Amino acid sequence: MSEAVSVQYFPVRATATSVTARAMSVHLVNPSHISFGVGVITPRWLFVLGAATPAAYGPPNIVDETLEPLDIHTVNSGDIVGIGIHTGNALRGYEIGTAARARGATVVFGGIHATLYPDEAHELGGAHAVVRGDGDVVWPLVIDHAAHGTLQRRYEGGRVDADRFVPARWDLLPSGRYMWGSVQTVRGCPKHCSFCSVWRTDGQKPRQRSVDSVVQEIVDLRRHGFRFVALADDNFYPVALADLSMAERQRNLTRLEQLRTLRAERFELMARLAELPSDMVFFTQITMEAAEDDTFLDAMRRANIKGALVGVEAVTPEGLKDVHKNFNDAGEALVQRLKKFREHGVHVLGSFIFGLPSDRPSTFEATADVAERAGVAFAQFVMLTPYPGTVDFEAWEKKVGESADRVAGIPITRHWLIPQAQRPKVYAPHPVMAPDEIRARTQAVWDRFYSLRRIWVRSRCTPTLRARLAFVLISKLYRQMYANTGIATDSARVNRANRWARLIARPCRRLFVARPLPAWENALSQPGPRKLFAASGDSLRPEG
Ligand code: B12
Ligand code: SF4
Repeated sequence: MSEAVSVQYFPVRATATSVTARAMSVHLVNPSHISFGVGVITPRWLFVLGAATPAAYGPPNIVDETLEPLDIHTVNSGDIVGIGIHTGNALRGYEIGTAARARGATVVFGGIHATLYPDEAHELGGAHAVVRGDGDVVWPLVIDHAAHGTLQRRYEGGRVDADRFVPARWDLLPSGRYMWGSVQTVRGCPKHCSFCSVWRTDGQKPRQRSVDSVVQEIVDLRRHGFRFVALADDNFYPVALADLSMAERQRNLTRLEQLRTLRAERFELMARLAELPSDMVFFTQITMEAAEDDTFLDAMRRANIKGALVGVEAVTPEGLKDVHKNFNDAGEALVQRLKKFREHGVHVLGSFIFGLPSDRPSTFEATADVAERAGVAFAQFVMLTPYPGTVDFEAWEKKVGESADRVAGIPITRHWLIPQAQRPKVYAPHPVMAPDEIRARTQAVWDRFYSLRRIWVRSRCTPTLRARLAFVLISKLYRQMYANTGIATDSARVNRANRWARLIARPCRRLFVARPLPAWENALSQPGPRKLFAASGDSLRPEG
């Protein structure tokens, strides 16, 4: 047998004998160096792999370190420890893997970073095996092999078709810890932005889940008391009008049909979301192309998709060229596009990147101006970071090559291995600005956008005084969790930000929870608006 095991060749089975199965526990760990006690969004992979864990092994022990650190003493010899890593938390993942292996556990890594650097997880993280790609189908097989002593070094999970995505097991959620549930409706993105790895790892062909399975999970989350749900999609608008015109022009009837089906399914999903209780609130990630389509935005509003992260990235044509995002608008056209979302009742979280080659000192203030004029409710201003798997990363790695600067003995082209506190904030040399200038100017834009006065003005987008106060609290939490920790160089400031975030997180969570409705009738068996509640007799008044 070859070293890598591919999911295509194996039927899914859960054949563990009860003796072996009961003797060991399965742990699933989401690593984090910082724990806030309360989490904003449920890390979906934990609950998907939790569902994929064969029942014979009992419920897995789910550990999300953004809530609290793993107690390594809960891991025993013979247990299986699955660790999911993205680039930002890989180093902490390796610490956990090494410690778990030292306790005699079988260590398996997965997630986007392990997919890109499987050998690293073996060398630095104590991995016995690494799963590349989607874990939905291959995970039961890995556990089975581990239990029977036939574990392989590498498993190729591949890109699982949408009809084989495993729905998350929300009964495994620790109660009272998260603000938002997360349900994925589509994986993959047809675009090709230079800073993003999604189109290369998840693919450019959108894999859209069936409407029924998405709705079923949302119903499940609502039963557990979640009325805020993040649609953890790469791009909720996978078919732009330009894609349809292009297929028409090329007389590519097969493609045209595929695109029309995808689009029709989006509308079907939104129609079904619109039938759910009106107190549900959804948030997603979308390209600004959606502003071209009033019917789509109206459907979003009816579906209670009240917010969307829009990748604005740059406000100048040169900046958009830098990131290969030619489908975005710049300048005044951009302001109008973003306003369109708001006019249709969809609030925008604008995502902007600083440190692009074409950026100049004036770009920072210009960006803040656009964000304000466009009426975005929230904004994040991130500094260009070359993430592995991206076009930017490859170009940068090739350019700096062997002569890459080193920090703590580690080349900056492996920046995720540098201890968190020493990690540089800016990597690629900029033609006209020093790294510290970019960092300081970025921080100043956060300070400006999230000043109390400006937040208060923006909070007018909410209907009541209570909602306005909630908006202020959430804005402050968002800022503390994202801005200071990522940008500040001074560790005292980082610690202060973390303390603040911890303090605000608990009261913030109360604003999001609803009363659990365990008896809520299944929306799939009883379709139709509002009928859904009649059976349970429960009130839907939110708790917070
Ligand atoms: C939703 C989302 C968010 C949300 C919610 C995060 C959360 N708590 O879940 C928010 C908006 C908060 C967010 C923030 C960020 N995100 Co994000 N996010 C996503 C997104 C779109 C979906 C994640 C998701 O839920 N997927 C669904 C689950 C089921 O899929 P999955 O996690 O990939 O897991 C599957 C496999 O990877 C595998 N697997 C995963 N773990 C394990 C473990 C084992 C043992 C095994 C066997 C298998 C396995 O099996 C799973 C099931 O198939 C992804 C893109 C993507 N398509 O994944 C980006 C993505 C993960 N984010 C990314 C980034 C960069 C960020 C930020 C740094 C952005 C920023 N600048 O602030 C922050 C970091 C926050 C943090 N500290 O974690 C990058 C990561 C790139 C990288 N190389 O690490 C991605 C890939 C997007 C991109 N543009 O490239 N993100
Ligand atoms: S940044 Fe957004 S639009 Fe661009 S490739 Fe990634 S997911 Fe797609």
